[in-house]
Formats: sequence, C-alpha cells, structure tokens
Amino acid sequence: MTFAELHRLYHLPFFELLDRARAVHKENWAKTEVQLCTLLSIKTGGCSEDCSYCAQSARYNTGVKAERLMSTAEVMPIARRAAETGSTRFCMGAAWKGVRDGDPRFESVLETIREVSKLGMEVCVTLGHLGPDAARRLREAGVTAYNHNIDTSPEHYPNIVSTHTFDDRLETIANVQRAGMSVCCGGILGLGETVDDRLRMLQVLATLDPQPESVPINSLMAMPGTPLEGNAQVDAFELARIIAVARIALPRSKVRLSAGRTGLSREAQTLCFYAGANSIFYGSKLLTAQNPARDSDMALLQMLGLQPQQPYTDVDHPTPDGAYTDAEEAMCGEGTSCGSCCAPHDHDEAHSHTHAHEPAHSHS
Ligand code: SAM
Ligand code: DTB
Ligand code: SF4
Repeated sequence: MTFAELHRLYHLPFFELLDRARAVHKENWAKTEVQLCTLLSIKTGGCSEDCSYCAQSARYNTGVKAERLMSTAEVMPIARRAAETGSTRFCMGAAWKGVRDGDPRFESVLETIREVSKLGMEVCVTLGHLGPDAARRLREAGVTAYNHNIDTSPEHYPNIVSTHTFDDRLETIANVQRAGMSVCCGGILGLGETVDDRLRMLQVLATLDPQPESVPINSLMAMPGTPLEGNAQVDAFELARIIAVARIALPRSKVRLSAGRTGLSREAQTLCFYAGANSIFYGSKLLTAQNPARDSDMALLQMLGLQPQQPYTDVDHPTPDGAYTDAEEAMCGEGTSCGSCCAPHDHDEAHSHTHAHEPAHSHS
C-alpha cells in the first residue's frame, strides 16, 4: 500500500475504518481467536544500547538492575507453566546489543530453545542484532519466529536511538527471513512521533516480503528514569485506528496488542480486538513492566466470547529465499491454512499438510 492509501484509510470516519478492518479480519481469520503469548526476560538490564523508551538500557537510572542470563534449568519450569496455562507462544527476550556467534551465552540460549521447543508452543526470541550464521543456528535449534521491531518511522528512528540505525534493524530482519524463521516485527506508539510517522512505520512493515507473521503494537509505558518518562499515554482511539489500518495493510499478520494494556480500560482493549488485534501477551509481567493478570484477561475474553487460540506446533516459515513454495500452498488445501503460507484455518478441524522444508505434520 502507498503512504497516501494508508493516510486515506487512517483518516476515514472512525466507524467506516472499523467496518473495513472488520471485513478484512473476517475474510482472513476464520474464528474469533486471540493468541496468548507468554513473555520472559531471560537476560534483564545492563544493555549497551540507548533506546530512549527502554528501562533496560544501562545508560539510564531506571532501577532495573543488570542480571545474568537465565539457565535452561531456570527457564524450563516457567515455559512449562506457560504451556499449561494456555499460551501457544513462548517469547524470550534478552537485553543486549545482539548475538555474537561463539559467545558461550549464545550456546546456552540455543540449548534453552531446543528444550522449550519440545513443549509444543511456538518459540519466539528477541536477542537484538543477528548475523546470518546466528540466524541459521537459531532456526535449527527450533525458533519459529524472531522478534525485532522497527519501532517507528525511519525518519523518527534517529530521535529515539543513536547506538544503532534503522537500516541495522532491517538487516537483521533480512537475515531472519533468509534463515527461514518467521518475522515478528512491529513498533511503539507514544515516542513523540506524528500520525504520519506511525503510518510510515506501517508502510515499511507492509512492504516487508513476506509480510511479518506477527506485528506487535506497543503503547509506550513511560518508564521512570528514561528520557521518555514524561511522555503522555497513547490515546485509545488513535491506537484503535492504527490497529485497524495494520489489519487492512497486513491482513494475514497476527496483530498483537502488546505493551501498555495496563493503561487501557477493558472497553478500550475491546475496541482494539474489534479493530483487528488477535494476539496478546498473557501473564502479569512483560519484560520489566506490568501486564494485566491472567484471571482478568481470561474473564475479559470469556465475556467477549473470544477463544484463546488452540495450541498448535506446525508453524510455517518463509523459505530461505523469502518466498513460499507452491507445494506448501497446495498442501494446505482450500479454506485451511496456518496463518503464514495462506489464510488461517479453523484449528478445530484437524488437518495435515507437508512443507517443502520439513516432514509431514498435522495439527488439531
Ligand atoms: N533487545 C531487543 C531489541 O531491542 O530488539 C529485545 C527487547 S526490546 C525490550 C523489545 C521491544 O519492546 C522493543 O523493540 C519495543 O518495541 C518494546 N518496548 C521496550 N520498552 C518498552 C516500553 N517502555 N514501552 C513499550 N514498549 C516497549
Ligand atoms: C514487543 O514488541 N513487546 C514486548 C516483546 N516484543 C519483547 C516487550 C514489551 C516490553 C515492555 C516494557 C518492559 O517490560 O520493560
Ligand atoms: Fe537494549 Fe532492546 Fe532495550 Fe534497546 S530495546 S535498550 S536494544 S533491551
């Protein structure tokens, strides 16, 4: 989509924009399902980068202390509990600039991924900058998606971070795609950007080829001690508009209503689900910040008649050259899919299919 098209959509009368987003959502997502993702900070604080929103940067006095990397044995009980309480995705985050092949800590992360990937959840990691070899090794260890956000427009990015560039972010995303992992890529609202910056961010996301498998939309949680501590809370209607435009521009991406839900009423979150959000972080802690309690999320979903997405493990990936193969699409069959290689299927109906890059599998 061109910037002008995104701009026109965003500025439609509110209900017309919602109607359009809802129609796209219904066309592409068979059920009223919301994916539940558990987030775990496996290496907290002490980060060398200066992202001005982040409580984990070593450059700011935020009260977050630097911790060592969690071991596999420490992570596993938390991952098991996530699977038991209904999460279908387990996301592990590390506060460091990026991954260096040969670093013993990377070997430890790979071991953790191998173990977590046996639990039947999608496995997502966010470890900062990634080269081609490290990307390949993550894929081999069982990572299904790599989270690396562009966060804002290319134009606004240098106002937010100086220790790496927007192009560095795109380079990592390209390495992730070439290695055959799905890309989880989104951004943050509330960084002092304009509406046009937000739309430029969506334009860049929609231009990624293939489009990201999931798109986290974070609202800034203004962390004390960071340069952005005084920024205002994002307006719920502006958030809903961005989610609606994201749903239209990225019809087959999971749009994750991410950080900042503690600052949103139940009604505002409902508006975001209606506008096209179909994934949340589940559990009372994000990386360092608070998230709604599991019980209150479950009560809200139940009240709305939304079902948590059923567990399934056969996550599709782009092929290393970035395109999906005909074989993948043919095997998915009409009316069913995995949310990545074709339109999402109804997970109540068991089906199986074969992918060029992996053995036959089934999900139910
Ligand atoms: N270090 C890795 C990186 O920067 O890619 C991964 C962790 S980083 C904390 C993951 C994402 O969380 C950021 O890209 C940003 O979108 C989001 N985030 C971090 N701090 C936030 C905050 N205070 N409010 C909202 N979103 C935040
Ligand atoms: C994403 O886009 N949001 C998550 C996840 N990816 C790693 C992180 C949110 C962090 C919120 C602030 C904190 O907990 O410090
Ligand atoms: Fe470090 Fe990631 Fe926080 Fe930036 S967002 S300071 S890279 S942990």
